[in-house]
Amino acid sequence: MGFLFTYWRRYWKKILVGITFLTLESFCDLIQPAMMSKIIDVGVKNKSLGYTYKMTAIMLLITLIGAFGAVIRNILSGVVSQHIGTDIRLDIFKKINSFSFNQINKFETATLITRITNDTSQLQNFTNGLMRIYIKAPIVCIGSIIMASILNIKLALVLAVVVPSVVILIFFNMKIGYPYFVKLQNTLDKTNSVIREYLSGIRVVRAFNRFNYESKRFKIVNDELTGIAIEANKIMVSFSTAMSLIVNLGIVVILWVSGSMIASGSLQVGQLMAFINYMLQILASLIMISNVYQQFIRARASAERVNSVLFSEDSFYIAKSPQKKEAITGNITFKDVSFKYEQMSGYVLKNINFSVQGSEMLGIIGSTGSGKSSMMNLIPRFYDVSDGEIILDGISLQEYDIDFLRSRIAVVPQKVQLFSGTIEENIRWGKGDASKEEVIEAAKKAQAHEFIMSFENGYKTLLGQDGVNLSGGQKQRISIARAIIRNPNILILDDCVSAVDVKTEASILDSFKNLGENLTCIMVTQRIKSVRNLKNILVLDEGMMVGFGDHEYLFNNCTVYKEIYRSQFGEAVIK
Ligand code: DGT
Ligand code: MG
Repeated sequence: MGFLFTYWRRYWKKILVGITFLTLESFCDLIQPAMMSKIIDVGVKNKSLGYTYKMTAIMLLITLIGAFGAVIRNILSGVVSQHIGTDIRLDIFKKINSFSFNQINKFETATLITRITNDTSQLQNFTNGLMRIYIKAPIVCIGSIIMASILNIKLALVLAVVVPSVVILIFFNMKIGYPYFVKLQNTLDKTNSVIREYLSGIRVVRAFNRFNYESKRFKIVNDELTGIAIEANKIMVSFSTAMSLIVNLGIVVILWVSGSMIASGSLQVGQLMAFINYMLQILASLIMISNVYQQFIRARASAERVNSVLFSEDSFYIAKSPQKKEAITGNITFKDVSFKYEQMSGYVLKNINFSVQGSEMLGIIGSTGSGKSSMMNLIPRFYDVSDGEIILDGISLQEYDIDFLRSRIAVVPQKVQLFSGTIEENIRWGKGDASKEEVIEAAKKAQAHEFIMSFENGYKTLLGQDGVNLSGGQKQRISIARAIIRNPNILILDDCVSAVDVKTEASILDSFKNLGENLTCIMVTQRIKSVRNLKNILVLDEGMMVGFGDHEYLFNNCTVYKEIYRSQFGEAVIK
């Protein structure tokens, strides 16, 4: 939990003031039973009204001071814990943003959400508790033991038995309870993950009528969560009951013993009352400490989980002197490139060698799963190559400033991802300061302008999350416009026209030809038709490059290409 200190340190002044007021409040609580015993034993016993009034007034004043202390520490603890929660959330968010794709794969989305919400709240609550009650409990506990011993040292012997017994109970409670609370937090994670998957796939679930299956899956994790929560609470409850029992037995013993003491005059009634009062305060603070421990365990489990995000090491290579260039021509060379996903054994790409000159268009064709998308992910360095090197304009990709590199590349991913907001905002996403004209221009090139204008609100049409209110082909075209508007030097189109009709596809491909001078365009596809007019076509098969050249050449020399051709056109020859 060490990293929490860095956050606490930021607010150390407020924390110190809060704790000071907390201590003040605790002392006020401690003095009260002693004063009450004086009122009874002196004021009431001697029927001295003046003394009683005076002492009552002082007690009232102390209560007011205590209440004042309580208000201040509550305000401060609220402010500080909220700030710390905000800081931690922001830091996790920033860290996730800096993650490489490998790391994103490592942490599931659902656990990241739990970490940023629930886990951070646990840390926030812990900080709040720390400033509000956690420090008060030991002060009151030790203070009460001292005050009770001052009142009557013989009776205090009972405390010498009761307090250690309770402390032992708390110790075992902690030992037995800890694994349950860790499990509780992990199960909560699983539950979130099931709900997330269900909600994001709710349409498919309905389409396949899999509701029963999904609800069974949810029931399993939900029951597990309930089971563990009940177990954990059972343990906490049985221990706190045992603690109460021990303290109450102690009180019985004290009442028993005190009878003869009062008769012999060595103990006053007021003193006895105060003593029992202190004992109850001791019990209350011990129970508080064991609750604090429960909170502490949860916070510790949460802290570990937050910690592993905040301080996760990334193997992502960062150049010592990152390069930026005035202009990129877009010459890309793959030199013996092999690639495998972390934690996977097999290579997805094997010994890829090819070169494409700037301002050219490269087509990549291959059957599904042949590694096309994986290869495209290497160019913006979403993943780093496992072996070999990719060279852009004479410099290895890894030596470029990563932000610069990505600013020169635009990707139209295979799976379209749009954001809630207007169509215009979604296109402008590619270039924050783009003018309205640029937006329209990009949309026109992507053959999206027409259908956008057919909407009642045109470019101001609101998209739902993931663009649910658009068709697949419409989404693809917005996604293309978003990439074009960036004015990139390298444009990667990953199977991005799979959902548009043939005629529109032809128009889009046509407009790609006029995108500008310094643009290297890489087009991934499964359709021969989309690439057959290109000078450079790369054929990928099971991660290996099995052909490179134009249509003529490949048709005559590459069996895989020919196979693909046959599967799409039969024996017919297309021109
Ligand atoms: P497509 O889009 O169906 O035409 O297929 P490609 O050619 O784009 O294939 P690709 O690169 O998505 O997948 C190649 C292999 O890599 C395939 O066996 C699945 C695996 N793969 C793809 N993405 C990931 C990933 O994010 N993590 C892991 N572990 N494996 C992946
Ligand atoms: Mg793909």
